[in-house]
Amino acid sequence: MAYQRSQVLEALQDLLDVFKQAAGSKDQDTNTLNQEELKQLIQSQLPFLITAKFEGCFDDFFKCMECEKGSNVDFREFMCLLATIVMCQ
Ligand SMILES: [Ca+2]
Repeated sequence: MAYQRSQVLEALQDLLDVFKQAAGSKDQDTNTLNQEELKQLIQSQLPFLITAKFEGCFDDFFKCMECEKGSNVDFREFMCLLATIVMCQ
């Protein structure tokens, strides 16, 4: 059964594409972002996050994911990070 393309599906596919590209840029694991890949993705796609205003967002994110700052980030966690950022705006 073919799904009809929608704005949400298009957006999710775009996010997945960006994630996969970044996740495979520094190591062979295309399922997670290591810290260097995450940093590079933020610098290229979300540079406004590199301000003091958003420092708390990262703390909220890692607290919400119950993982330590510095651990790898999978796509689900990446989506949670994006949701956290939107809520911080
Ligand atoms: Ca990776």
